Amino acid sequence: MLNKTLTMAVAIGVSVGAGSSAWSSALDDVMKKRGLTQKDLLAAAKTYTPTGGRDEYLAFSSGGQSGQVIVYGVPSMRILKYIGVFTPEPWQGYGFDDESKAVLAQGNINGKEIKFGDTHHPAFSETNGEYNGKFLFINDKANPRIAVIDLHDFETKQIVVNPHFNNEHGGAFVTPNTDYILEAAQYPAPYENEFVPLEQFNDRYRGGVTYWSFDKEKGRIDPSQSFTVEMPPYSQDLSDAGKFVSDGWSFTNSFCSERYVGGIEKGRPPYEAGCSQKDTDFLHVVNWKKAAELFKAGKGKPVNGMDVLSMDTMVENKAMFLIPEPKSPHGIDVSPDGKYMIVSGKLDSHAYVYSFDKMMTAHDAEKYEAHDPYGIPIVSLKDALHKQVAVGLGPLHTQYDSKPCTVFTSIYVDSQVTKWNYCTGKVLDKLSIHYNIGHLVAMEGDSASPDGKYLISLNKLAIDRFNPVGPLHPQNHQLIDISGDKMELLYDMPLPLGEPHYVVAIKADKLKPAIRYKSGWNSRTDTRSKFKARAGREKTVRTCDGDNCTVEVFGTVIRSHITPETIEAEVGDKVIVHLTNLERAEDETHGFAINGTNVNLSIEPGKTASATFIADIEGVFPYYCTEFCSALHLEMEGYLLVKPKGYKDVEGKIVDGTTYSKTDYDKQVGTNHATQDVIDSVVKFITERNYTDFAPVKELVDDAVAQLGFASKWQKDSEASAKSGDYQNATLQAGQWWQYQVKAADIGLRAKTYLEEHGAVVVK
Ligand code: RUQ
Ligand code: CUA
Repeated sequence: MLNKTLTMAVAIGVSVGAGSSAWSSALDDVMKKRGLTQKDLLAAAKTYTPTGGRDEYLAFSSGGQSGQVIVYGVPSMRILKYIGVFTPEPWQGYGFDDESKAVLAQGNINGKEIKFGDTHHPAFSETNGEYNGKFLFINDKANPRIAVIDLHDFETKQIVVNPHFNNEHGGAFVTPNTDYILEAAQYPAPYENEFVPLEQFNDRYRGGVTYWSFDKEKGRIDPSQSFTVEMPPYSQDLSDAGKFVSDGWSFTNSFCSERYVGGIEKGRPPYEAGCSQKDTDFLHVVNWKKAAELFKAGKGKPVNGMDVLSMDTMVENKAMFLIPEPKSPHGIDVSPDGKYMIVSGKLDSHAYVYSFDKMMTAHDAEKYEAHDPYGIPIVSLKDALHKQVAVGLGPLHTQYDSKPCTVFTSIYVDSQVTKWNYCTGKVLDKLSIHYNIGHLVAMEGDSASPDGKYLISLNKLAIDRFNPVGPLHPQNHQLIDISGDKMELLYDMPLPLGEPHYVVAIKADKLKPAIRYKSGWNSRTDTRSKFKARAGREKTVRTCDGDNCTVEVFGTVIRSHITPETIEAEVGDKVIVHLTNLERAEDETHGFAINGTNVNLSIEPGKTASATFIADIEGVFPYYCTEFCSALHLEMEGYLLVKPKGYKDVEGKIVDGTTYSKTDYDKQVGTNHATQDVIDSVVKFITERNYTDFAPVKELVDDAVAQLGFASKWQKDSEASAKSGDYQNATLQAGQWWQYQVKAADIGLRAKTYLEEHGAVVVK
């Protein structure tokens, strides 16, 4: 047993030397108590990340119907962030501050606020087919929309609503240089917003793919340069863009090419029967570069303000054709070199590997087996197929490994991942997962150079994997080690948000997120806010236009006070509060909330955020900072005073609850001097060492110096008050002086600890 433990200790990197026997018996003990095997321990060692450790990859998961994006680290599977995208997210103030409300409002449909999003497929921006770490896009299936998230601050910047579709699924997929973001329709509907009876389904209902043009300079989608390619009323599904040899082409599959319209209530067989009758459906192959030229040449027709390229125009210009694909296909995944496209049929046990070369040879020679009812030419399966491989029951999606020709396909019905070789057609390995896998993602799996290493299985059902929490179960993401020949299951991560359809994972060091904004920044438009305020320049203005009055506050927040500390309004006033966070220090976010108003701001360092509301009832409304930002966080408070209309202010002045004498003043000053001694010793410790070699410490020192600057200002004020015999103010001012000292000391101690933990050396 001891021997076994030692082997294991080696396996998990415990050095076996003097004193290791205590270690191994402790390890044995834990294993016994928790019923762990050696394999478990190895898996733990591969995923466990000690405090302060970082992950090699960041995964961006669709948050499903939550309308959010979930960010977690791989291999630790620790959740790092929920990004508010299509729905409000209170912690981040998303959908609460005026700035982000404007982003959410871009997603209104027919003037209506949409309160959820069915997010499906996130996609990174790319340069030459490689993830560049700049932007993330994600679609909303239910309300056809695409959102743009800037990875500089992990915030949603834009939402566009598709003007042609009433539903979509095949988005967001990007072209290799992020020129376009693809969004494919799902359930066909008329493009025009009008009633068309189902009897006219074949003639008037349509599918299609929208190519959203992305302005890389501005980091925003430009609808004026975007267009839709009209497609038959087949249910278009997923898409992918070609790369390298196949660059300029895009691929979109479809199901229900039977064009069945159901009617179970009228005694007709349901959709599921009518949509799965034929043995094959259609893969749509589109020359998007040609389509873009046609659009620019004015060959499109505007529908609802955005151009549509008709099927006729596309066919005339040889820019679109079809290929049969296996029954009820699901994923379409282009190989990293752009030469192959893998499609799986949900109702077939095969994955079909298409050769781009072959399909182009047929298309160029106009060797078609037929035309579909809309006149679109069909290249035969035989002329486009490279291989057909039996991978298991219900194959869905495929991810590419770093090793050549190696892929992983999710097998829904069999609850497995199949590893196979698409060049030889050989199945290499199978791994059971729990349960009913949908998508799967390998590290940088959709890029031109996948990293392999890990695979995450996104399972549709969790069933018995976790402690039961009622009929609605968490989702289950399973981490799989794919570095060896055999796949190894490492970890189960429950996700309490569903349904996370797809994930993309990027090397963490490609991301360079900011830790603060430029001062007075509107983070949603990425411009300097018109409403920024500077320290000492805060103001509140009340203006009236007849009976309509507006109170506008240009305030600031910094440890540990909100300026202003009172806001006065009359009943019926419109109140607009703009707050700028003056902090430069990392992670010093302040919040701002007012009772009964839905005012809830999250103001990160540098940010200016605004809240607008009507003070509709008289009363006294405390406001406060919602983030525990310092030892005096609870004192970060103030009052909104809403007076009756025409209220006459009472005579007199505010009487402090406590009065202070010279004794109180002297006592406070004594404390301050003692505190200063502590600060001096910390300063000595830091400055004697090579602290400038440590960027985080330099920042802490800058912050501490700023705090000490404020302290000395208050010291001067208090000494002046004491000199004039005003011990009331002198004592309070000395108290404020001490507050700044405490903040400086707190920061200094953090810097000292950092230096101690990171091996700083004495230099003088
Ligand atoms: S899907 S489980 Cu909405 Cu991408 Cu395939
Ligand atoms: Cu600022 Cu709490």
